[in-house]
Amino acid sequence: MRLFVAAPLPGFLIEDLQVLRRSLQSAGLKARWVPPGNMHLTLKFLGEVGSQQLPSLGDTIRAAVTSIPPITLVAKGIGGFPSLRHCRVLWVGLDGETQRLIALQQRLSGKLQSLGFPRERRAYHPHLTLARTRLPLDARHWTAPFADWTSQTMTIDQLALFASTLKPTGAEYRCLHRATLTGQIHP
Ligand code: 2AM
Repeated sequence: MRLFVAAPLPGFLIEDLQVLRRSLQSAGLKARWVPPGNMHLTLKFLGEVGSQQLPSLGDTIRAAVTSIPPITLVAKGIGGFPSLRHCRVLWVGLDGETQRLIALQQRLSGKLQSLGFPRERRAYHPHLTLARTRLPLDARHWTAPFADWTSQTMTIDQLALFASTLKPTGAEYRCLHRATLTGQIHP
């Protein structure tokens, strides 16, 4: 199974992203847009994993979120991988309690490392993928007007283990396990 760990997004945030998508589309940006139901905030891509690992993965994700309070974020700004100028992946960035999100990602990665999943060599760059392109595209012209675009505020209170099936029509994601961020918010 091809697995990854991600935070599901609230419906209103996905709708905000659809409004942004429609603006970019009407400005003429052509890309393979991520279907609304597939949008999520990835913390860790695991790759191919045997199903016998599922119970320990579930335990590890639960241990990583235990006593962590929910994380408040906004989606903000547009970027591209590897760059907006040579864009293959068009994404929206995150602002707000991003340091807490990165700390949670580090904690999760550390626990998964003990299960044999290596840490990424690249730094974790939290983002929400909006679209992908087959060929690198200079997206600066389309995205410049939306540089300061900001969504409504969302609270991340769950991580989920997803299975990804690659089909000719696109990736299909299935949620296998959920764990809730259980920490108390201290004023
Ligand atoms: P992306 O949205 O930035 O492309 C399922 O493929 C999820 O895992 C996607 O959200 C994808 O991030 C993420 N991911 C991270 N590293 C990946 C990799 N090496 N291959 C495929 N997906 C990866």
